[in-house]
Amino acid sequence: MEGKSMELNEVVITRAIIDRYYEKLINNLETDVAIVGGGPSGLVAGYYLAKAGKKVVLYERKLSIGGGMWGGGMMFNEIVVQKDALHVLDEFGIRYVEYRENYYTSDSVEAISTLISKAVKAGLTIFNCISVEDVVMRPDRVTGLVLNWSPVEMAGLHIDPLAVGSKVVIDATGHATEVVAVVQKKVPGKLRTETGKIEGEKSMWADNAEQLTLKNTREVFPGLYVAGMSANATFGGPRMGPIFGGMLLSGEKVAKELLEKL
Ligand code: 48F
Repeated sequence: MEGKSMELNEVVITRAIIDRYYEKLINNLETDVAIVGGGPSGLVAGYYLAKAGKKVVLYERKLSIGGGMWGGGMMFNEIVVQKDALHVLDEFGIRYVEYRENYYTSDSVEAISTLISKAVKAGLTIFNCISVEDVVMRPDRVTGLVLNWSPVEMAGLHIDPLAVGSKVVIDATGHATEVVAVVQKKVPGKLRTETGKIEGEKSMWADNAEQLTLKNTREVFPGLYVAGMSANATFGGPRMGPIFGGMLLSGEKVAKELLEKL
């Protein structure tokens, strides 16, 4: 029977959004892994951890997830990926084309949108528009994150944050190493770097940087791992520009290590 469709009610729409968001928040107050930064390394880490059944959440400051991958190199929206990392593209079903031996290209929009979509579908919970401004600490380790709305941060409003607990935190904040920076400044103890401090990113050297990204992906302070560009910036590796294999492999590595540990 053809019936009149039910009239939509604005208050029900509002209630649905508040209820569902609230559920999501409450469900993620305590997690196995909390990832800071929704660029390629954080998303790949989140995907593998969620796929393996871990409770994993990702916080991204911006409205859009994806970090620096959307724009390829200088807004030419193509990325380069080397052979060693093609298995990650295959895992996600991201298409690529060979350019020369060991150089493959992908459409950056397909690449990042697929990373986001597959990670969420694997079970990663993502909160956008939230900035991590601090960590929760105990004398000997990082035990959680201190959060606030990005618009609060942008407007400089004097509003106290909220906190969440996590067995492990991953700093995947890219060049800025924001979580490591806050730990260096405010948590007693030393980072597991040569000087005990953030070594700082070096200028571009793609080949070296890609290898070091993987090597530098590790625990830098009890309870705190670094992945992606943040790993290189923390341990003093160079930048690599728009080649993304290292980012993908870094996300895979940190997930693997944590799966063995947790
Ligand atoms: O920079 P980004 O894409 O990190 P990544 O995974 O990948 C690096 C590459 O994009 C590129 C490169 C490879 O050639 O060097 O730069 O290492 O993404 C980092 C994300 O973290 C967010 C930021 O908005 C970005 O989307 N972010 C940074 N600090 C915070 C944060 C914070 N305090 N709270 C929440 N999100």
